[in-house]
Amino acid sequence: MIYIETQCRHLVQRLVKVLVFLLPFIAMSGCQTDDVEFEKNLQDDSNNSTEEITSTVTPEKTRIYGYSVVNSYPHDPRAFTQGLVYVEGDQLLEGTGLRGQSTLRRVELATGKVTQTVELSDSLFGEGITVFNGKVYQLTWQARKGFVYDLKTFTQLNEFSYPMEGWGLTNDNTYLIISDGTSTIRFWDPENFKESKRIQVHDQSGKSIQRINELEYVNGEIYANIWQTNRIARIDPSTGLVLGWFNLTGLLSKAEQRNADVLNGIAYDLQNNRLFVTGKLWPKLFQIRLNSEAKEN
Ligand SMILES: [Ca+2]
Repeated sequence: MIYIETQCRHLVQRLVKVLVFLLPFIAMSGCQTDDVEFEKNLQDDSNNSTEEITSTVTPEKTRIYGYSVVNSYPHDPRAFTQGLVYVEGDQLLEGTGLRGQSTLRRVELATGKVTQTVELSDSLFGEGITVFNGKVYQLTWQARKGFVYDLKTFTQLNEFSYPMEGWGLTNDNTYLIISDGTSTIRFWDPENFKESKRIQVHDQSGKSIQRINELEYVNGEIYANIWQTNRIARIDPSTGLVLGWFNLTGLLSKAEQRNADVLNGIAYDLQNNRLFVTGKLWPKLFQIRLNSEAKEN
């Protein structure tokens, strides 16, 4: 009898353990795939991170905003987009990556037609670009080498080096603003490339946000693609705090997603308040409007 009671107790204990193990999965099964992946990525990054963020903000939920599509345009599906900038006359400048395929290119917004190109050396993997004071700046991924070109002619004017990986690039009219795939964003003097300051990107709970990729400075905030997610972070440039998330899931149809890589590339037309996004090997580029209505994360 004692033996049977012991066995029953063990069986009940095992069942409880299995239920406890399964509960988070049952709870997650109703969530959107992108959100689950996103949270998983954040969790992984948080576990791997050696950085500690001291936040003075009371932990609270970060807001998530949606979007609506205003226009869609053709985009070169062979362009592995790593940098995107709007320039006047309805043109975009695009920096593309992959060794042997990296370029700086000028593209007509309406048609997606490439009208001017600089090909990088086969050993280089092109990354972020920005336009500052009549010049185009372009980073490369691991070669620690960047280039400066004349905005009109694309003639190379200068080369510069830096001590980390190069990912995203933008500017605030004073500094070049650089990401390196971690949570760090650096601010450089555009003349001598000396670092002026840096911020660590983190959310309201103080959690470090890694994989900061393509950047765009928009109305006093830094917008950033988070690598391998459909999300853009709105970042406070003075503190690194994520002010909100834009969830851009659903821009491409299932058929269009087949050969496409991740969302990457944000460009802003300040004069006409238009925001453009695309992705690596995406067949389309979108003008989107970001919703002011938000839900809590
Ligand atoms: Ca950009």
